[in-house]
Amino acid sequence: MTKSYPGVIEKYRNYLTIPASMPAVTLLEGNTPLIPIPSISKQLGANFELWIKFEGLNPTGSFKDRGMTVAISEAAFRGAKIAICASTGNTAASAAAYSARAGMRSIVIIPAGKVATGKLAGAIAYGAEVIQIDGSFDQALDLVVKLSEKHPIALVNSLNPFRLEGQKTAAFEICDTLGDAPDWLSLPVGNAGNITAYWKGFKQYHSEIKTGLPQILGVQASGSAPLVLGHPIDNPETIATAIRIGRPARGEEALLAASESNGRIISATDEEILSAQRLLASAGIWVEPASAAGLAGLKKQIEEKKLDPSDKKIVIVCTGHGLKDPDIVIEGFSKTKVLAPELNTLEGYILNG
Ligand code: AN7
Repeated sequence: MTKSYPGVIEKYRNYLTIPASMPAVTLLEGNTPLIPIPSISKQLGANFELWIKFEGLNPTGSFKDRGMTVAISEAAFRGAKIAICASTGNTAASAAAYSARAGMRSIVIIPAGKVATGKLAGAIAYGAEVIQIDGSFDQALDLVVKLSEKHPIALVNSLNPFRLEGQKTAAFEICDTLGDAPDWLSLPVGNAGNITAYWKGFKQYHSEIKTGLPQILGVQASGSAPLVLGHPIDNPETIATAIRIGRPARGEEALLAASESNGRIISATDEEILSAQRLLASAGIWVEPASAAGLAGLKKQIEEKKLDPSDKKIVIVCTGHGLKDPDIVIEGFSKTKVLAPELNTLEGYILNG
């Protein structure tokens, strides 16, 4: 008898703080591959083991699904009919998909013109009511918090503690696969829910099943790096629109995750992020720009000799799939040629360049 994978709630139910009889609204999220990537560790010039936790392979193409299955399950369990979120895009698509699954209405509020095509299309396809505001993610988040306080509408941003319960399962999976925690975990930081959830998960496994603890490297984009600068930013900018966030809701907890783990939060420029995106693609892993921030930050730390990777086990979390933001590649990477449909023209082009 084969037993199929049940999604993160049933897989890890005993480790999650959730209502005991809560049924799971699931798309069988989680169980994402931890892909060894020796070609990149070699390029970084040291002898260490490097893996990508490829969260872009979740059902809606990002890590948000781990948290959303729990947040929507809990909202549906207590009878909520409407879910709402602010989003830079991935939360919107995920909330829309899980709300559809639960038969709930979903309302997503996004910064106009700053959401990548694949995310906006996803939210629309899954049936969300998409509202664009002429403002930032941070303003959208303020508004949805107020709306959810005034009306019986479930807030499914990562301020919702059930989101973190789901997202911490990624830390469990990494430990389950490696047999222990890695030495370092590097990941992008936007609203700071994910870094908080990983640290929560690693600490829980550490106390319950005695795995080790990783050092955490959180990476923000230079134009949107409130946790590095030490103050909120009113007009955050970055090509990595997923993490274009100036007032991270869980910023304090992110700083704690970094300090408690003896890690740190740093920033990478847009150029460094795009170069890391290309490096990952050259190894067969296409991620959206924000998702390359973890590698960009790690590379920088190694080059600046602030992190010695020798003989270490390092995991980089790639949070969203490259298909989320195709425009960035089509506009930025290379021009595609249009040729006449003739054999000798093609031969000339292919053989002579
Ligand atoms: C690909 O979708 O905030 O630090 O509204 O889409 O937990 O916010 C997305 C964030 C990293 C940062 N990588 O995670 C949203 C949103 C990708 C992301 C982050 C996001 P957090």
